[in-house]
Amino acid sequence: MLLLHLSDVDEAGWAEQFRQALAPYPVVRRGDDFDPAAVRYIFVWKPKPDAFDGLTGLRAVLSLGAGVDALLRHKALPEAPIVRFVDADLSQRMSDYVVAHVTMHHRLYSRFQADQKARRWSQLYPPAASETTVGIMGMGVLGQDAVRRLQPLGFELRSWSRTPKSIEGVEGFAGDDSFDEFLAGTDILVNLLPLTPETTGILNSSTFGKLRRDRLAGGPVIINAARGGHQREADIVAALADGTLGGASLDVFEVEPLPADSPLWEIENCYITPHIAAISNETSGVRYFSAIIKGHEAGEPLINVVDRNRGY
Ligand code: NDP
Ligand code: OXD
Repeated sequence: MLLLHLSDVDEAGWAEQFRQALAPYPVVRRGDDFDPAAVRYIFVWKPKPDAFDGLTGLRAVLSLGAGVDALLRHKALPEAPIVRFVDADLSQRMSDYVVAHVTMHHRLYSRFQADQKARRWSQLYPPAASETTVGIMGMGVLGQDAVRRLQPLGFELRSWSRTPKSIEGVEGFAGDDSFDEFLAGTDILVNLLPLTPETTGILNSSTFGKLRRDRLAGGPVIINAARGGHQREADIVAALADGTLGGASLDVFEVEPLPADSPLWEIENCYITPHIAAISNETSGVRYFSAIIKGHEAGEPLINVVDRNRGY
């Protein structure tokens, strides 16, 4: 039996599609009449404290999200393996966001918007893409997809990950010891890291101060599409005010929804979106997880299993 336990998304819609894909395999939702001990898979997003109560026969926890930081903090998370969402559609959507914001900042959007508002004709040529380095933190599924989409646009690319990566056309940096060197050549810093104890608060004043300053007029830029816990918002506000940063694009926040009194709302060169960089698509999600359930029931190993020790 598959149990759906989804908050803030259309659980009924997902359930209907799972029923069609898995029939005659039983699919239930919270509130339905079922025996918790018969549940072999639970599909979750933002599970409530009692989500796993009584699920003594669980074989896997399936995460609607690609990021599992919140799930790993669940107080009653069972021992069963966690399978996270890895999907071409999700990656495409994330890369759409990354490409849009990288190109916007590269072409000095904030500067020319301000000029337009002031009716000011002031010529300033942005550097070529080939003179601009995008540094991507996190070279997993999403980081590698972003690289594939940015490469044809001509940007210089560098990456930072926990373990070394060898990707053609990308200068790879790995581990804490190489972080400063990675930052020193980065004009546009894109965060696609998972949120773990090691990466919490990584977007802070010290990091911003190490980015390359002489390429983009206005200063280096950060783009955070991963998790709000990666950023120190007070540091971003200060860095945008004193010119340490020339701009920021933020899709995620320390507190979501972003409180109405956050100073970030008012900052012209801070581009805010409400955690919409990428969404797990129902059709491809049902296809992905149904194949996993069917395969696992037939004796195949699970894929994309979270390493609890690493935290992602
Ligand atoms: P992956 O697990 O595939 O990749 C994670 C990458 O981060 C890996 O390259 C890993 O290194 C690197 N990494 C992890 N810890 C460290 C560290 N301490 N130092 C340096 N590098 C580190 O994740 P995805 O690409 O699938 O997703 C990334 C994140 O994006 C998710 O965790 C989620 O938080 C976020 N996300 C946000 C969405 C949104 O709508 N805003 C939508 C979907 C995801 P290594 O390769 O060496 O293991
Ligand atoms: C995810 C998200 O982790 O949407 O998939 O944030």
